[in-house]
Amino acid sequence: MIDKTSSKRSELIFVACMVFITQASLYLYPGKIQAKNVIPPKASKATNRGLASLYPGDEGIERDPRVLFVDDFETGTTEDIGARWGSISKKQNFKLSDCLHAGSPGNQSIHISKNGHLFTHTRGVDTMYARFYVKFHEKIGYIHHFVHLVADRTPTPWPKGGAGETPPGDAKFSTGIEPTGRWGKFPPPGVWNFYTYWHEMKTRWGSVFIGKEEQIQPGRWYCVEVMLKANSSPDKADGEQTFWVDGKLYGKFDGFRWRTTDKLKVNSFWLLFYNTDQPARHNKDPHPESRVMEVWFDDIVIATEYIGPVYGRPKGGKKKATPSKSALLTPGLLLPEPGEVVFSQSFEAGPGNFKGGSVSGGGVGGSKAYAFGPNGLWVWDAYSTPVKDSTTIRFKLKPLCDAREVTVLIWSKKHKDNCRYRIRGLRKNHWRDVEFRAIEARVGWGMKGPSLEADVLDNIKLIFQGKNTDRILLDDFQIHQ
Ligand SMILES: [Ca+2]
Repeated sequence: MIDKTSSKRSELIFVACMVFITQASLYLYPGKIQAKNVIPPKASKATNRGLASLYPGDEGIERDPRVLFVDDFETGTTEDIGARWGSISKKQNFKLSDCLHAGSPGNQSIHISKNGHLFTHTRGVDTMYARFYVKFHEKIGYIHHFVHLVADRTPTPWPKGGAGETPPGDAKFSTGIEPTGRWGKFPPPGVWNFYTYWHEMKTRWGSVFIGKEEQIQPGRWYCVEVMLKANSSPDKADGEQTFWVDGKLYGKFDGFRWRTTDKLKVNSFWLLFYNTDQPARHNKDPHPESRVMEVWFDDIVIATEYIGPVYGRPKGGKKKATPSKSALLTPGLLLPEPGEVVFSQSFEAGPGNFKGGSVSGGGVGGSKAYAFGPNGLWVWDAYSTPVKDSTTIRFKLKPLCDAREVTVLIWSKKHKDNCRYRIRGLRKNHWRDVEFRAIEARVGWGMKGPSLEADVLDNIKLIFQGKNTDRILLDDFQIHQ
């Protein structure tokens, strides 16, 4: 969903998503798979010990064509950092710090207290490596959720929810590298593990993959690197996920059929520090009140090959990298931009082919709108356009009642069923700009079936739950090819 929203709304989505994730942890541990034998990191001859070994002190690493994103937190304010990443949550909890890891080529790291995230996008790739330095406060408690790599077919500036929901194989998969106490077996923050979502996961709450069970020492810097490799073709189960700590392999898991289409690429990086009181309860922390939930991050490099820890010193002493910008800030790079308008209706000259409601006043800017009740409105045979990745549906909605959710139904000739798309969080007497891709509409009440991809878009119906007298206004309806 690509609503035009304020940062406040994306914050709300973040919080809502976290509420779902909170429930997830109750069920984290069933279905875990043990790590295979730990072996040294593989690296190509070209990179020897990894990309970082080619760039002493990471100097110039951002210019390597295999590098997708770099931030060493040497440049700009926290506000600037949030702007170039594309999404920052709880900005007030971030500050730049002079706490550095021993190999740091710079002067600053980023410090987060309590809760917060930076979320960004790179161009879509089949294999993503992400290296970051991290230090937990000496009095750290158990952490709820941590850093994630995500493949998202329809990326948005804010992280989507979806915890507790098995993602469709052509839409999304993700993995988090997270400290876990393993139900109190390890003191906080615990040991590293993967927390993973994909279409073939065994439980709706994702799957856990435990690597080498080595206690993470609070107050000590670590270099963590994560690799997420998509399966090479839709029918092959040859996807992988691997992580390294301080350049040593700690967990390697393979045999994944992460995706059912090559169009789904790894393209999102979520530097997440999410805390609730739940992990303390699950791990029976005897002193939850004494914990200090603070973390430092530095020297983030995302690439298509193994990176490895910072190697050596920069020639010129302390250095600054040119920090990267979110790929979403380049229109059309991750998803084709919505194309020309193939249909529009603003109801100034009557209802056109819209049925089920009636033209009414109260439209956008004093114009006319189309009012409809719970039985819905529908349009048929007003437009007919093939569904491509760029095909986008835009309109504005304003409930005049307490309804908070509208369901979009699009009849699919291909699937001989309705594809659905849900619009949630509507507010009475407030206009909401709705924008979504036709490929986001899916068969089934839970929107888990096949999507409208490669079908024809020639109809739409909007319905909601409410009393017969309830009305919602629709205005500025557009189909973009
Ligand atoms: Ca730094």
